[in-house]
Amino acid sequence: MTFRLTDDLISDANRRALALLEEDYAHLSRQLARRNVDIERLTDRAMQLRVSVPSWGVGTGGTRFAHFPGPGEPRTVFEKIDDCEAVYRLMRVTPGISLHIPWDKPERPAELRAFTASRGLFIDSMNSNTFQDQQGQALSYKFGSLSHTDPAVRQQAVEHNLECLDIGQKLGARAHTIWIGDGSNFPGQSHFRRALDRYLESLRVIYAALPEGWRLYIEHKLYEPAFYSTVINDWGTSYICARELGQHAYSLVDLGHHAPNVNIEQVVSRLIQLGKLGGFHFNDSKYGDDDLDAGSIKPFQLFLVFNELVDAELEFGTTFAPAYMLDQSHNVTDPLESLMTSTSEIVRAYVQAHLVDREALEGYQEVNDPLMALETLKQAFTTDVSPVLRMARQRAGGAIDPIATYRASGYRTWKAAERPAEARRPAGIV
Ligand code: RM4
Ligand code: MN
Ligand code: MN
Repeated sequence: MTFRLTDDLISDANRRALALLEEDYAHLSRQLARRNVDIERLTDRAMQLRVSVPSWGVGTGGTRFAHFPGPGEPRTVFEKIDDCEAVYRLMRVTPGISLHIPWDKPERPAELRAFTASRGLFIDSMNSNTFQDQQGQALSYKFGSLSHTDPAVRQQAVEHNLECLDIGQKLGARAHTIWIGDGSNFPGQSHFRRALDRYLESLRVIYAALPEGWRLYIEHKLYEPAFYSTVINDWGTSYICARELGQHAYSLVDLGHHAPNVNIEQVVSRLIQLGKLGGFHFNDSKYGDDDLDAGSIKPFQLFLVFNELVDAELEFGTTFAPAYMLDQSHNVTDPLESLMTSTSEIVRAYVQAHLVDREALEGYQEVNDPLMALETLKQAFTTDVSPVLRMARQRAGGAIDPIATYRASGYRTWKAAERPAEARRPAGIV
């Protein structure tokens, strides 16, 4: 028997918090009505958003210096799914899971698929890993994978990606994300043009095997583990590759993969305009690919990104459907708490972006009134929409206060007892 967060447990906690929530909700509803905003429409939006949880995010991550695991870490992919279920039950907007192969390679995909479904969840996307060498692997990725100078290494990396597609199909996934660690540490080490040519050659083989109805996401990153150059260094390169490959290939924006101060919301807007925005890896950062919790460092940036997304959503309707995924490394927090807080911040930014008075904004843009244009955005950003988020969760069967409910449930203590440390393997980004 494993401990699970039951509906009863959640509704008991909610019962005690509901009266105050209703009071706050009614108050905000009156405030918003003065701005001609119907709170119910916002709450519906908050209930409809979907954010996927990374299988590699439920364990404690490490840095290149150390790894400090916490109690009750998941040891198998099934235990990771259990943790994803806990997040889902409390949040209700996270039924999808991104899976990293081979970290979470299932021995029997059909069994994993059934288990995941029994938890009310599904695997929605696959991620390949050719940035590490695995035990027993024939050739090393030390000097690259899909863009390696040696065709045999490229072939091995291609085959790994094909295997991911195969496993993904058995699991019912619909997307595959490729991020490579390929690059160089020293000027002259790598021939920029040839490396990109080799990458594209490999990607064409993978793209040709993409199952019907799937999307391929190309994820760029400017540095790390390569410190001088990377092959897919920026959104322009990923866009060009996606365009070269065809209509099912898209760019994926990981918020931590840009140089400091890059205007990410504008990058997002460009990719939307070019029809190649595939999705996101949400996280936050101060310096580099810090993989901190979404909205923890630059909440205004997160809002501005969603401002672009909502603007496109309102213009293009349901045809505009980027994949929203979390990609974080939780080093000093309980990973489940970080995932819940991050999800909540993403929904917050989304709801706030829906509060932007777009007609007014356009008017200020037309008459070149920068001060009022910014004010219009700020009015939305500074509105505390917490009652909307809480009400949305409550109506969907989730927790009004997910962290408090999670802590009061004793989930972590239960897991610490159920999952003794001996056989533990690091479960997060290592
Ligand atoms: C990379 C990148 C990938 C993620 C790995 C673990 O920096 O963000 O998306 O799969 O880390
Ligand atoms: Mn990522
Ligand atoms: Mn990253």
